[in-house]
Amino acid sequence: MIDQKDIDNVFVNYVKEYQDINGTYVQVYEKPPTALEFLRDSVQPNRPAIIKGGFDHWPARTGWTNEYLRSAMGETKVTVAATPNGYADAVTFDPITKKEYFTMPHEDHMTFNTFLDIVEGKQVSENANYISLQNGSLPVEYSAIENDVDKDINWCSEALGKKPDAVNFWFGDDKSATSLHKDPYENCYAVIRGQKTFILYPPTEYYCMHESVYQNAIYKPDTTTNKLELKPLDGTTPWIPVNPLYPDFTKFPRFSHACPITVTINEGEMLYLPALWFHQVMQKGDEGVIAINYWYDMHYSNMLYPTMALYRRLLTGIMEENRDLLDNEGDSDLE
Ligand SMILES: O=C(O)CCC(=O)C(=O)O
Repeated sequence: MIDQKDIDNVFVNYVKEYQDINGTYVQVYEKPPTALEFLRDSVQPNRPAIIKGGFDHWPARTGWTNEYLRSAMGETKVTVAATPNGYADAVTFDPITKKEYFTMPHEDHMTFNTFLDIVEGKQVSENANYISLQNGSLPVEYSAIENDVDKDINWCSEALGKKPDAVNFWFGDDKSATSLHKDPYENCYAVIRGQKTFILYPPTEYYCMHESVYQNAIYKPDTTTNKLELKPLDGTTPWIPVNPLYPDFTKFPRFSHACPITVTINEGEMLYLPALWFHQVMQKGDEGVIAINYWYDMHYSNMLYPTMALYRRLLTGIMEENRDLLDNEGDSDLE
């Protein structure tokens, strides 16, 4: 008779085998790779890489000072994700209902000048404010400056045989972080100002992530105090509840088998974040941290996608606590 311990051993062996073979090595390209090098050494093995000097030719590289951005974008209305704790789209405990929710940010709309006033400390905000719309925000809200960067990453487009699905503009400060999650995209992430730290885990470590289903909630400003408050919503979202900065191994014992790869991307550098890698992101920088990322739809024809879908179904079928994930397959990045 197979018991829970045997099942855990199977998954732990799988996690460890990948770790033993690959370690925590991250390739650093001292100059942009050719399409062939990138495909052979990074995309095919589905391994992260750091690329130096990849966008020195962009006007944005040195030109995106706050002064310039004010002159180009100042009165344009932009969407800002506002949270009281710096975590948008994250599992959050609500002391009022004593329950954990998948909590989305309040979407604030303000002029870019107002956002910069907050970043520069000229205007006080109780919230963490993060420009982090992921709908291809660069051409939508930032069309005034979109020509300051390339439309795609040429060696990546050539390697993947496609153009990016979305190009996103990110602007935040050390108050905001992005919680642990994965995306079905090949991601070229260029840091233009400041520093981003990514904590990465390979897709093989899905077992360690304790993904569960949470009721949705959203932050809303209270009509009298204007303070952001958590409001439960209908609907659910499967999400990872672990914060790798403060992992609670009693609550999330499987996370103890995860092996983080922590990389800091400095300004002028780019991270290649392969499809389906789990990542949490923090940032640091005196006058705000700016990045542009290119999301290329992942390849569905090799074994990665169906293997990960199988892995998820196996885990959800076996782990009692995860059963309700099966009902949420449609919400997953793997469906
Ligand atoms: O920069 C961030 O805060 C998050 C980036 C991210 O999650 C992504 O590019 O997929």
